[in-house]
Amino acid sequence: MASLTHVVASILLLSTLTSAQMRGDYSPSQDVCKQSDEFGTYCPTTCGVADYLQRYKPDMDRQLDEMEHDLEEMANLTRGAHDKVVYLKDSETQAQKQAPDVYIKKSSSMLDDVLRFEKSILAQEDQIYQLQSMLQANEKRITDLKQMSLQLDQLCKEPCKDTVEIQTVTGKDCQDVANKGGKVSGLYYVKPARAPEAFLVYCEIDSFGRGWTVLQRRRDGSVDFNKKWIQYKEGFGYLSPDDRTEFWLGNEKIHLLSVQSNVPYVLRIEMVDWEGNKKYADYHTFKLGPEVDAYRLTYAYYFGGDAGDAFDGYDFGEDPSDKFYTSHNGMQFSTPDKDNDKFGEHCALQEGSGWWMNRCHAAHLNGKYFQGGKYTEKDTEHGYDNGIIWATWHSRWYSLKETTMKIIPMNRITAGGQESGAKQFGGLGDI
Ligand SMILES: [Ca+2]
Repeated sequence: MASLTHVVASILLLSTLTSAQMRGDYSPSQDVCKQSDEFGTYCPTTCGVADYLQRYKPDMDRQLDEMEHDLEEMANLTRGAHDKVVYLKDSETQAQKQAPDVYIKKSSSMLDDVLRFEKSILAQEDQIYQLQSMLQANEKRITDLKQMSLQLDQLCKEPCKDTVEIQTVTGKDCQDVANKGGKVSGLYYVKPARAPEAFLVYCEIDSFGRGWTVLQRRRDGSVDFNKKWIQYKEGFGYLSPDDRTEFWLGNEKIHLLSVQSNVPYVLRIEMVDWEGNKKYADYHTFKLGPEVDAYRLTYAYYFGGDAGDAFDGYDFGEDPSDKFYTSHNGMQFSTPDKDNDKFGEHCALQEGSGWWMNRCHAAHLNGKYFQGGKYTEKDTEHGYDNGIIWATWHSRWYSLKETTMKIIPMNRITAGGQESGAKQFGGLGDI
């Protein structure tokens, strides 16, 4: 740069000198310089300057040519640089113009793609999480099933067992079962002499080795005894090994049991009232006829007990014929759908039970269960005394709490004596 300034200064000086030269009108080769006073004595004179110029002009011209050449080169160089700058500017502008259109589009498109991928990844992660949860749930289920399978497998290895325990000893009746070694009360299969097949009964076996075959049980009112003929024939309710349920064994079974042997049966009726008192009544040579005789009830005589002989009827004090028309010995069985009674109307339908109806009864152990015992006409559907009645003990408007009807071959009673029979009954309340 310094050299450039120097060159420019030289050019200016030269130009001034040249102008001065051009304004002068002398010719150095022809004219001899003459001093002029205008320049003073100590300053170079016009002639001195001309001499000076003549002496140095050729060098100056040469130097000027060189300088001009240098300048031209510099100008060329500058022009090249300018062209490059313009080119660069144009390129930059072009690049700036192109950037938003192409690169921004490209980058935003890439951003969109990235966002899409991110969303897709998130969705897939969610899906993976759900699948993992499902997998875990399934694994747990499989574990549970395996566990259950193991338990079932374990159960299968154990010998099959009925939920209700049935004793293995069998016989013609419960006394026969006891004779053959049955020692505990419970459920047994018995097959009376003319029975087509064995059937289940509850045997009450006492410490004397006596086996009572139980025909009927009331204890809590859990079973409705308002049933039809076929149900009374076949039996209903539930047998349980621990004497916890109510049932009617069934007229056909009772018939088969009671007529199978030359040894007559004693029917024992045990009763408990709502005060916890217990009484019983025995009937000798108890029998139930076949169905063609409508399961007619017969017995030889009242064999004893402290409950009184209600089967023989009861004088209610309303009519002299009360006792006669409320006795049960020799009566056929009636149900709400079968009227075999001695009444113009239908006792079993009015009372809602099955029983050996006369006109109608003094004993009625299949009657309606009344909690607490006492009841009135208003509590009944037809206004008749339809409770669980034993008229020689409690009023016919008092329904007993528990009853049991059971039979045993007569020889077991005579062998054990009446007293031991009463002692056995004494244990009823302890059940
Ligand atoms: Ca009738």
